[in-house]
Amino acid sequence: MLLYDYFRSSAAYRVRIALNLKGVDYQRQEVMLLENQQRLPEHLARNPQGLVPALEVDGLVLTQSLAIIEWLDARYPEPRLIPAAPEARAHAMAQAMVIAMDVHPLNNLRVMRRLKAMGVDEDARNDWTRHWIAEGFAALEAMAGEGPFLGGNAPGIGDLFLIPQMFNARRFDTSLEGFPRLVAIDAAACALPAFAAAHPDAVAPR
Ligand SMILES: N[C@@H](CCC(=O)N[C@@H](CS)C(=O)NCC(=O)O)C(=O)O
Repeated sequence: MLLYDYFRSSAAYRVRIALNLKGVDYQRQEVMLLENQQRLPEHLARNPQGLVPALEVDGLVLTQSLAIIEWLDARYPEPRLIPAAPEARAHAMAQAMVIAMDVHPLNNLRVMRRLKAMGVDEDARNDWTRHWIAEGFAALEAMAGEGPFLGGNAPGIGDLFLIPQMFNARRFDTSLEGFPRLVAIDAAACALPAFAAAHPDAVAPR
Protein backbone atom coordinates (compact mmCIF):
# COMPACT_ATOMS: atom_id res chain seq x y z
CA MET A 1 0.00 0.00 0.00
CA LEU A 2 1.33 3.44 -0.89
CA LEU A 3 0.02 6.59 0.76
CA TYR A 4 0.42 9.83 -1.16
CA ASP A 5 0.86 12.01 1.85
CA TYR A 6 2.05 15.35 3.15
CA PHE A 7 3.34 15.46 6.69
CA ARG A 8 1.31 18.53 7.70
CA SER A 9 -1.87 17.61 5.82
CA SER A 10 -4.54 16.95 8.41
CA ALA A 11 -6.60 14.93 5.91
CA ALA A 12 -3.61 12.63 5.29
CA TYR A 13 -2.82 12.52 9.04
CA ARG A 14 -6.29 10.96 9.57
CA VAL A 15 -5.43 8.14 7.18
CA ARG A 16 -2.00 7.59 8.76
CA ILE A 17 -3.71 7.12 12.16
CA ALA A 18 -6.21 4.65 10.66
CA LEU A 19 -3.48 2.63 8.93
CA ASN A 20 -1.46 2.51 12.17
CA LEU A 21 -4.47 1.48 14.28
CA LYS A 22 -5.25 -1.29 11.80
CA GLY A 23 -1.61 -2.41 11.82
CA VAL A 24 -1.46 -2.25 8.02
CA ASP A 25 1.96 -2.10 6.44
CA TYR A 26 2.28 0.90 4.11
CA GLN A 27 4.75 3.20 2.48
CA ARG A 28 4.52 6.95 2.10
CA GLN A 29 5.32 9.28 -0.72
CA GLU A 30 5.46 12.95 0.17
CA VAL A 31 3.56 15.30 -2.18
CA MET A 32 5.02 18.72 -1.39
CA LEU A 33 1.97 20.95 -1.27
CA LEU A 34 3.85 24.25 -0.90
CA GLU A 35 5.71 23.36 -4.12
CA ASN A 36 2.36 22.58 -5.82
CA GLN A 37 3.27 18.96 -6.52
CA GLN A 38 -0.44 18.17 -5.98
CA ARG A 39 -1.13 19.96 -9.30
CA LEU A 40 1.40 17.93 -11.31
CA PRO A 41 -0.11 15.69 -14.03
CA GLU A 42 1.07 12.51 -12.29
CA HIS A 43 -0.76 13.47 -9.11
CA LEU A 44 -3.88 14.67 -10.94
CA ALA A 45 -3.95 11.24 -12.60
CA ARG A 46 -4.17 9.74 -9.09
CA ASN A 47 -6.56 12.32 -7.70
CA PRO A 48 -8.28 14.65 -10.16
CA GLN A 49 -9.03 16.99 -7.24
CA GLY A 50 -5.31 17.70 -6.81
CA LEU A 51 -5.40 16.96 -3.09
CA VAL A 52 -3.83 14.54 -0.65
CA PRO A 53 -4.33 11.91 0.63
CA ALA A 54 -4.54 9.24 -2.05
CA LEU A 55 -4.00 5.58 -1.22
CA GLU A 56 -2.76 3.18 -3.88
CA VAL A 57 -3.83 -0.41 -3.29
CA ASP A 58 -3.16 -3.15 -5.86
CA GLY A 59 -3.29 -0.71 -8.77
CA LEU A 60 -6.40 1.03 -7.48
CA VAL A 61 -6.17 4.59 -6.14
CA LEU A 62 -8.56 5.62 -3.37
CA THR A 63 -9.14 9.30 -2.54
CA GLN A 64 -11.03 11.34 0.09
CA SER A 65 -9.91 10.56 3.63
CA LEU A 66 -13.39 9.64 4.85
CA ALA A 67 -13.89 7.20 1.97
CA ILE A 68 -10.42 5.74 2.51
CA ILE A 69 -11.05 5.23 6.23
CA GLU A 70 -14.44 3.62 5.56
CA TRP A 71 -12.76 1.30 3.08
CA LEU A 72 -10.02 0.43 5.58
CA ASP A 73 -12.64 -0.30 8.25
CA ALA A 74 -14.52 -2.60 5.89
CA ARG A 75 -11.36 -4.30 4.59
CA TYR A 76 -9.62 -4.63 8.01
CA PRO A 77 -12.47 -4.81 10.54
CA GLU A 78 -10.30 -4.89 13.70
CA PRO A 79 -10.14 -2.67 15.62
CA ARG A 80 -13.48 -1.30 14.49
CA LEU A 81 -13.49 2.47 13.90
CA ILE A 82 -17.10 2.89 12.75
CA PRO A 83 -19.71 1.26 15.02
CA ALA A 84 -21.99 -1.36 13.46
CA ALA A 85 -25.17 -0.34 15.33
CA PRO A 86 -27.02 2.20 13.15
CA GLU A 87 -27.56 4.82 15.89
CA ALA A 88 -23.98 4.66 17.20
CA ARG A 89 -22.74 4.73 13.62
CA ALA A 90 -24.74 7.86 12.80
CA HIS A 91 -23.40 9.58 15.94
CA ALA A 92 -19.77 8.64 15.19
CA MET A 93 -20.06 9.74 11.54
CA ALA A 94 -21.61 13.04 12.63
CA GLN A 95 -18.62 13.69 14.92
CA ALA A 96 -16.21 13.03 12.06
CA MET A 97 -18.25 15.13 9.64
CA VAL A 98 -18.19 18.21 11.88
CA ILE A 99 -14.49 18.36 11.05
CA ALA A 100 -14.53 16.74 7.59
CA MET A 101 -17.36 18.78 6.10
CA ASP A 102 -17.73 21.94 8.14
CA VAL A 103 -14.32 22.93 9.51
CA HIS A 104 -11.46 21.59 7.41
CA PRO A 105 -12.76 22.60 3.93
CA LEU A 106 -12.92 26.25 5.02
CA ASN A 107 -9.28 26.27 6.13
CA ASN A 108 -7.57 24.34 3.39
CA LEU A 109 -4.45 25.62 1.61
CA ARG A 110 -6.32 26.40 -1.62
CA VAL A 111 -8.94 28.40 0.33
CA MET A 112 -6.18 30.36 2.11
CA ARG A 113 -4.50 31.03 -1.22
CA ARG A 114 -7.80 32.22 -2.70
CA LEU A 115 -8.42 34.57 0.25
CA LYS A 116 -4.89 35.94 -0.17
CA ALA A 117 -5.48 36.50 -3.90
CA MET A 118 -8.64 38.42 -2.98
CA GLY A 119 -6.58 40.79 -0.83
CA VAL A 120 -7.30 39.30 2.61
CA ASP A 121 -4.19 39.88 4.77
CA GLU A 122 -2.48 37.23 6.88
CA ASP A 123 -3.95 38.32 10.23
CA ALA A 124 -7.47 38.24 8.81
CA ARG A 125 -6.83 34.85 7.17
CA ASN A 126 -5.61 33.43 10.49
CA ASP A 127 -8.66 34.88 12.26
CA TRP A 128 -10.85 33.18 9.66
CA THR A 129 -9.16 29.84 10.36
CA ARG A 130 -9.53 30.20 14.14
CA HIS A 131 -13.17 31.24 13.78
CA TRP A 132 -14.23 28.09 11.91
CA ILE A 133 -12.17 25.81 14.14
CA ALA A 134 -13.73 27.33 17.29
CA GLU A 135 -17.23 27.02 15.88
CA GLY A 136 -16.73 23.35 14.98
CA PHE A 137 -15.00 22.56 18.28
CA ALA A 138 -17.86 24.14 20.27
CA ALA A 139 -20.25 21.68 18.60
CA LEU A 140 -17.91 18.73 19.02
CA GLU A 141 -17.34 19.55 22.71
CA ALA A 142 -21.12 19.26 23.18
CA MET A 143 -21.22 16.02 21.16
CA ALA A 144 -18.41 14.38 23.15
CA GLY A 145 -19.33 11.74 25.72
CA GLU A 146 -17.50 10.78 28.90
CA GLY A 147 -14.41 9.72 27.00
CA PRO A 148 -11.64 8.96 27.25
CA PHE A 149 -12.06 9.15 23.46
CA LEU A 150 -14.72 10.61 21.17
CA GLY A 151 -15.35 6.98 20.28
CA GLY A 152 -15.89 6.11 23.99
CA ASN A 153 -13.56 3.54 25.55
CA ALA A 154 -11.56 3.13 22.34
CA PRO A 155 -10.63 5.54 19.56
CA GLY A 156 -13.26 5.79 16.84
CA ILE A 157 -13.63 7.58 13.54
CA GLY A 158 -14.35 10.90 15.28
CA ASP A 159 -10.95 10.79 16.99
CA LEU A 160 -9.22 10.30 13.63
CA PHE A 161 -10.69 13.61 12.49
CA LEU A 162 -10.40 15.52 15.77
CA ILE A 163 -6.74 14.91 16.58
CA PRO A 164 -5.29 16.31 13.29
CA GLN A 165 -7.64 19.28 13.63
CA MET A 166 -6.29 19.89 17.17
CA PHE A 167 -2.81 19.98 15.66
CA ASN A 168 -4.02 22.60 13.16
CA ALA A 169 -5.78 24.56 15.89
CA ARG A 170 -2.52 24.86 17.84
CA ARG A 171 -0.60 25.78 14.68
CA PHE A 172 -2.91 28.74 14.28
CA ASP A 173 -2.89 29.67 18.01
CA THR A 174 -6.57 28.90 18.46
CA SER A 175 -7.67 29.22 22.09
CA LEU A 176 -8.66 25.78 23.41
CA GLU A 177 -9.86 27.09 26.77
CA GLY A 178 -13.52 26.42 26.05
CA PHE A 179 -12.95 22.82 25.00
CA PRO A 180 -11.75 20.83 28.05
CA ARG A 181 -13.22 17.53 26.84
CA LEU A 182 -11.54 17.83 23.45
CA VAL A 183 -8.20 18.71 25.08
CA ALA A 184 -8.46 15.63 27.34
CA ILE A 185 -9.42 13.41 24.38
CA ASP A 186 -6.47 14.77 22.40
CA ALA A 187 -4.07 13.96 25.28
CA ALA A 188 -5.48 10.43 25.63
CA ALA A 189 -5.26 9.74 21.89
CA CYS A 190 -1.81 11.26 21.39
CA ALA A 191 -0.45 8.94 24.12
CA LEU A 192 -1.29 5.93 21.92
CA PRO A 193 1.54 4.67 19.64
CA ALA A 194 -0.71 4.62 16.54
CA PHE A 195 -1.47 8.32 16.94
CA ALA A 196 2.07 9.28 17.98
CA ALA A 197 3.58 7.58 14.93
CA ALA A 198 1.19 9.48 12.64
CA HIS A 199 1.98 12.91 14.10
CA PRO A 200 3.45 15.39 11.57
CA ASP A 201 6.64 15.69 13.64
CA ALA A 202 7.12 11.91 13.43
CA VAL A 203 6.87 11.81 9.62
CA ALA A 204 8.28 15.22 8.60
CA PRO A 205 10.88 15.08 5.83
CA ARG A 206 14.42 15.55 7.24
N1 LIG B 1 -11.99 16.21 1.67
C1 LIG B 1 -10.63 15.87 1.33
C2 LIG B 1 -9.75 17.05 1.62
C3 LIG B 1 -8.33 16.81 1.17
C4 LIG B 1 -7.52 18.10 1.30
O1 LIG B 1 -8.08 19.19 1.33
N2 LIG B 1 -6.19 17.95 1.38
C5 LIG B 1 -5.35 19.13 1.51
C6 LIG B 1 -4.30 18.91 2.57
S1 LIG B 1 -5.02 18.76 4.17
C7 LIG B 1 -4.65 19.39 0.20
O2 LIG B 1 -4.25 18.48 -0.49
N3 LIG B 1 -4.50 20.67 -0.14
C8 LIG B 1 -3.82 21.08 -1.32
C9 LIG B 1 -4.30 22.41 -1.83
O3 LIG B 1 -5.16 23.01 -1.20
O4 LIG B 1 -3.78 22.81 -2.86
C10 LIG B 1 -10.19 14.65 2.14
O5 LIG B 1 -10.70 14.47 3.25
O6 LIG B 1 -9.38 13.84 1.65
